[in-house]
Amino acid sequence: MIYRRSSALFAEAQRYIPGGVNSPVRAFKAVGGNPVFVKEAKGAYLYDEDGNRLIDYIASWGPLILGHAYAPVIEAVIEKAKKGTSFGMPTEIETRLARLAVSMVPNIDKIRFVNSGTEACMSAVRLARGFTGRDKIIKFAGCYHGHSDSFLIQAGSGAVTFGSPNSPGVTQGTAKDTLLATYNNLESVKALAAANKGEIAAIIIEPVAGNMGCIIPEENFIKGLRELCDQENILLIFDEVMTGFRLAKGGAQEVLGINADIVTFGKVIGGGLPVGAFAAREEIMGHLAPDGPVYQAGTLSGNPLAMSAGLAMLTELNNRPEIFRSLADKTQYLGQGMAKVLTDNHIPFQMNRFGSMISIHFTEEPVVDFESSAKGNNAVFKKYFHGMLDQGIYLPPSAFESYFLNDALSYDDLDETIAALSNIAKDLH
Ligand code: KE4
Repeated sequence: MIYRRSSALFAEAQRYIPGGVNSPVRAFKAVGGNPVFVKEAKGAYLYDEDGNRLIDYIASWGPLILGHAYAPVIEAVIEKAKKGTSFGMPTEIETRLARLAVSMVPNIDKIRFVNSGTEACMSAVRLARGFTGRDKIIKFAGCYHGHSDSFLIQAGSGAVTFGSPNSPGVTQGTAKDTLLATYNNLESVKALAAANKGEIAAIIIEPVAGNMGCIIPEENFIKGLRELCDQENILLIFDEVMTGFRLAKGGAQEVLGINADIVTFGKVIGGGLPVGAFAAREEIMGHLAPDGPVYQAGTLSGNPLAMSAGLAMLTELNNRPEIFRSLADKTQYLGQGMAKVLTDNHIPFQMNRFGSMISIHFTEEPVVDFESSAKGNNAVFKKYFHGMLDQGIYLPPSAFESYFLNDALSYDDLDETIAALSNIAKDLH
């Protein structure tokens, strides 16, 4: 495929935007080459600036679960825009989306809308700290909760010491309140809780992880976290920015059958427009301004255009819950087809799949946490990514991402994807 115009646009973008992108993963640094500039999209297909049609397995990193330019969402946004775009005043549509979200998600009484997943997770942690009066949080190596300072932390020196910044600009003062545990390793969490007794406000986790590739919680891991939080009066925060309204109506809480204390959302809840949210039972949300002392605010929070997109999206998912099963079936079909090609070609790989989230790791070892995910062969991944892109298959440009299937993908698209892998498999060594 030719990417001449994308390359020219990338050169121009780099003159005015750091790295030529407004979010680093889009720059193809992990896979090399220049990023593809998209011109428009419809259903399961992206149409780039060079006229290439690409089958999309990112769906804008999750939001477009019904496919691009889904008519009810587009119509809702157009109609709403004709009546004004933002008021900085309460509007009825915010209540309609809040009421629908509360009806779909178990164990929440109230929800606050913000403008991104980062804002949702950042605010959820502040609320947990305000509610408990404690300062520290536990997160997991490899889990991503957005770019708020408290989350840009890597493992500290010892197993039970605090973390250290993994980005310049994050202070040691911030890092000391973030403790790093290992995903799927309950003992690592218990050790931190014991070493910081009475000081931990919350444990925040991706209940099904998507930012190490897809990592599935092992039996009783999440249940163990719930029990530990109950014993130690720690709040359990499910970061459902990816899993919310994707795994099921009620997200990971419903599928895993475990209640969090605070749940965060993003992506799907905004239908492709900027919406994040955090939600909890009244006892906790009652601490949030203006009812309570924990401050949080936003000029465009609850923006009517974003609310109209989110309401159209969630209404569709609420009325057609069979979509979640259909998406999981398509993901299983894709995974099985690709696994057969890789096995027949004797390529070492692991495939993790949960609902409509899936990832392939070129390693012999099972991928159960960040350390095992990092053992994937990135040289092979790069060949895989570009080999598929050259055949019109657009996959996440990083081995530490999950694929997000959308409902507009047909089984013919899945077969075309499997065939594309078959065409390049012999080179994946
Ligand atoms: P945003 O601030 O990007 O809306 O959400 C942050 C976030 C929070 N929690 C989870 C579980 C997430 O996956 C994300 C964002 N996901 C990435 C993809 N892995 C967004 C892509 C990007 O950074 O451009």
